[in-house]
Amino acid sequence: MQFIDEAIIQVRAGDGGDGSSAMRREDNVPRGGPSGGDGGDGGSILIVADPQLGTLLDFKYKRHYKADGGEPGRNKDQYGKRGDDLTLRVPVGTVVYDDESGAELADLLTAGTQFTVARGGVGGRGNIHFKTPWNQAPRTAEAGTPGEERRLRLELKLLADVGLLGYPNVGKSTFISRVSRARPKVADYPFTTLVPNLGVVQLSGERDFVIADIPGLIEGAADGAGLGHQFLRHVERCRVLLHIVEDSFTTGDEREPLKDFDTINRELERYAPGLASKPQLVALNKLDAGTHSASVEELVAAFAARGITLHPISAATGEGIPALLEKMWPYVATGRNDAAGIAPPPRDDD
Ligand SMILES: Nc1nc2c(ncn2[C@@H]2O[C@H](COP(=O)(O)OP(=O)(O)OP(=O)(O)O)[C@@H](O)[C@H]2O)c(=O)[nH]1
Ligand SMILES: [Mg+2]
Repeated sequence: MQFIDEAIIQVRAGDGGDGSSAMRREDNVPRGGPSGGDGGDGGSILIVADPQLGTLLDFKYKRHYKADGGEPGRNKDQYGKRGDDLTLRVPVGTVVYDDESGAELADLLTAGTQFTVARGGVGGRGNIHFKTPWNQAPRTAEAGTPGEERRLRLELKLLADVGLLGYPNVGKSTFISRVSRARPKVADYPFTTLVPNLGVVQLSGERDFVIADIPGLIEGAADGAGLGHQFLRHVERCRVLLHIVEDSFTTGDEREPLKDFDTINRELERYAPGLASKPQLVALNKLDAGTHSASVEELVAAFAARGITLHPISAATGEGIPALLEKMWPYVATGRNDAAGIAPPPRDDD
């Protein structure tokens, strides 16, 4: 299925029904009074986070949503029926913005959370409410008020604990296929991965976390080069980033790990400064295939000179991966333990 993580939609809540100004006309009632009932309220538009959904695809095809209006009031004191609310279902992790002001209206982080995005109009009062001692037969009735109308921008930001970063072809998808049951396509050409993929990593002792594989980044991504930086929003909520570099020359790409690492961090910085300062673990992949521009020891030393631990791994054979996953765990667990008020385990860089 197509993965859509952004949509602009127009929503219009229902108008309130008008109040009625009917008069009582019955043969055996000598002087009829006002008998116009109230209009019903218009239906509102709500947005709810549905864990069954994984994309905003539905909103690509249908962009206009309108809730029912309230029915008008009628004679014989009859009130108009309320308009039904319209509930739009979106994936968990969807952020709702008012597209005109840019203001964030809601961040639907947990399943079942709901939010009213457009309020229905209020039904007008019928003339039965306007009878006074000095006016026994008022013709006055109120009109219903219009329902709210808004243009909304929906943005899905996946909820993953760990986000994978790196140039195309470094082996991000191979990595996620090895550590989880996710099976994204793996191939020796750049931009094989076109949409983010999530996988659940299971460690011993009932510890698990979610990892996100996103399309590869290249220099100029912030300006739209390659697939651009549009998928970076999916790692915004991650607790830690796994930055993968490689130097094997297996795909014919002349990679320079430290330079690549800096380039991608510059793109992160340009996209969102907060993202560049997120903790990163750095892995040198394709250890089984050897290195091209420098030896593994030289690369490890070059990163160490910058205060960065480079973790040599092979997504193909699994070498180095169990230890790396254990390194990730404290970062993943930290946020959770903070919430529970438990002291976090020590980190790699402490
Ligand atoms: N020898 C070796 N090859 C690997 C390893 N990991 C990945 N590859 C190969 O590298 C190529 C690219 O792997 P992918 O997993 O598709 O790379 P990616 O980073 O997801 O690439 P994009 O989706 O294009 O960004 C494929 O031909 C893989 O088989 C590894 O550890 N060793
Ligand atoms: Mg890939």
